[in-house]
Amino acid sequence: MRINPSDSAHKETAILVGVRWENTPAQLTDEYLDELSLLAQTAGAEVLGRVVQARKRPDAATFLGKGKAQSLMRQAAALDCDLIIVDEELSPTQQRNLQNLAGEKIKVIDRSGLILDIFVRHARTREAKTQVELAQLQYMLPRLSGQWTHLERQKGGIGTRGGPGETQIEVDRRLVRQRIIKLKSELKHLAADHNTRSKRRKHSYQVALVGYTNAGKSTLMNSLTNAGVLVEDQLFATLDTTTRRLDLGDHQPILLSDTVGFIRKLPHHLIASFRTTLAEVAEADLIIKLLDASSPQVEDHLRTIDEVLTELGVLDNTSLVVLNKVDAITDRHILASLKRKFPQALMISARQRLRLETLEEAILLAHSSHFQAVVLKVPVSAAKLIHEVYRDLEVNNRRDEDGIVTLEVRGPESALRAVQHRIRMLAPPE
Ligand SMILES: Nc1nc2c(ncn2[C@@H]2O[C@H](COP(=O)(O)OP(=O)(O)OP(=O)(O)O)[C@@H](O)[C@H]2O)c(=O)[nH]1
Ligand SMILES: [Mg+2]
Repeated sequence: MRINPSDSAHKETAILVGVRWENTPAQLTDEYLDELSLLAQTAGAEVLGRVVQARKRPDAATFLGKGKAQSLMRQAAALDCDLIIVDEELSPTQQRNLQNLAGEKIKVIDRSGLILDIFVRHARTREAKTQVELAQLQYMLPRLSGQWTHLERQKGGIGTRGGPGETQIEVDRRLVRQRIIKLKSELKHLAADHNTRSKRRKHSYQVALVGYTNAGKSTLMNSLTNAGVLVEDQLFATLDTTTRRLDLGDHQPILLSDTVGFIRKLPHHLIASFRTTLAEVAEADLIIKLLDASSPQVEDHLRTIDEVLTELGVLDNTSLVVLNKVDAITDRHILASLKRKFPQALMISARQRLRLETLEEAILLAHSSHFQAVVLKVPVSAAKLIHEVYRDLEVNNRRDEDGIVTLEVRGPESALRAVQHRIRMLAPPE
């Protein structure tokens, strides 16, 4: 176990616990724990050390082997440590058993609990707060036991912030379930608001930035649109979606959205409850997958992005892979290997504003192949159809002659095809 010198008296102190599964290289386990360490620091903890056990599979009762778990608790007690953070999702039983071994002074939390804690800290808007609380309650529900709530009451702090930890200590499962129903209905209302908003945006081409947390999405958003989104060298700085107009010349508006970042093993409840925030991604005409090219985990990150997009049902939508932070790569071999691994990817630096024009060109290209101009001829009697053309497409010119309306329109290929099909259906059989 490595011990870092302590630098602050008030921070909660933590020991990180990882497992090296069979066939996993030691270096990878280390990198995973580096990420867990960043998460812990983002949650305000000071990391005192790490414990890793090699295992074939988790122990059903105590996750680590029982002997290892006991020696871990002794080490933690000797260091006067507040928290044990396990880099996996613990089952409620494993969590309860480890907590029993840890005693009352030390709190055991898992990766999901830690991520949820950061989301609670960073939620600013009503939407984000509602979504986070919902995810947190769903995570806690199977873990609620007399003893656990008793511990929460005593200690508070990381893993118990917000939700029932502070405000509803005495809740039982029934109350939690009622609250979950209420939050879900609030989110439905917010989603309805969102639908109205997105109807208004129908004529626009929507581009969504997605990526691992800290990849530089907000930095890129700011560089392209001057949106002034918060940028921090921190995980999950952004929890809301910001949308701005991207000005790339004279055509239908292009809208760019920056949203919440992803992470390996993002708690399932979070993805589910962040659907309202992620609606911009689900509806996007173009998805930009932004990767931190300077991370050794870049391929893993792309896999994580694709997993979340699969969960949102949009993996097959048009997308671009963009490698960011190329300014931070000094080794030519790494650069060459990235080019081999991601032959289609654009390489940029959002912070240094390097090669942003290549990205803008790629967006314009995707935009122009998405939107097409056609001429429609509709009988003036088909008033309903003409009304829908005006509602759903951009009409640039109209001529009325001999009962036929000639419309010069522009719009997404799919919408144009649908209208053309309906016009054909109107025509009298020959
Ligand atoms: N070297 C380098 N650093 C960058 C670049 N772009 C962003 N960063 C840094 O990366 C960190 C994260 O940037 P953000 O823009 O907040 O990242 P994000 O993807 O929005 O992160 P979350 O909102 O937390 O998910 C900040 O410290 C940025 O200054 C880049 O092109 N090069
Ligand atoms: Mg951000």
